[in-house]
Amino acid sequence: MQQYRKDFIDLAIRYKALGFGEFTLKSGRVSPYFFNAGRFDSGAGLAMLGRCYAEAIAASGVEFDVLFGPAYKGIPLGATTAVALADHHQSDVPFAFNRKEAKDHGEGGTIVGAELKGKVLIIDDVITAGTAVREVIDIIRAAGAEPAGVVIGLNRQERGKAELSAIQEVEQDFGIPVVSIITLQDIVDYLNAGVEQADLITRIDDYRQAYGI
Ligand code: OMP
Repeated sequence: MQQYRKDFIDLAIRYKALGFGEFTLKSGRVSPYFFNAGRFDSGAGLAMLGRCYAEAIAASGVEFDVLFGPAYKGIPLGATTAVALADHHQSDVPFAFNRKEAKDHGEGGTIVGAELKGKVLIIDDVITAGTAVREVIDIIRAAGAEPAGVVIGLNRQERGKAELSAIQEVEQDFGIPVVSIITLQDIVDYLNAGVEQADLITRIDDYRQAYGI
């Protein structure tokens, strides 16, 4: 496993961004684990997080014109990734994010930062059923640009509408790559290497039987 992926798991554990218990997801699925990107709540954590996303982008080779962090959690993710690309990859890319509600004074509108044009790379936390990312693609297209790809922290490896994974459906429907730093399998491997996690692994296995691919 590449170093940046190990760093990401270590960081998620350290900042308690990976929680275990019982969580109702946006899709209505009840999951034994949850990834909360809001827990990366300090300068050092965000800096490290940005480096992990930037490494994943560099490793993927995806080409794009603008980096886009969708509201809300994608905003700091996109910003710290843009900083890391400039600081560590000699790549000063334009960065934009959106507001959830249009502003009717001052500069107005819902897009903040760089103009959305050309190929837009979406930076986000998680894809489960794929609903959120489809809404983001609608925003990009409404602004007259096209998606270049999606970079997420965690691929939950879950079914979409039919047999394919939600991520494969997005890749197929829009003809774009979805790059993830880690997958659920990486988390399970991490837990397997620890002790006294058997009960949690069983609950994750049961969840994967129901919703996994
Ligand atoms: P989908 O729209 O079903 O793909 O869910 C993705 C969104 O759910 C993410 O952008 C998050 O807002 C939220 N989410 C998490 O943040 N972490 C998780 O582990 C799972 C979810 C989720 O609700 O599925």
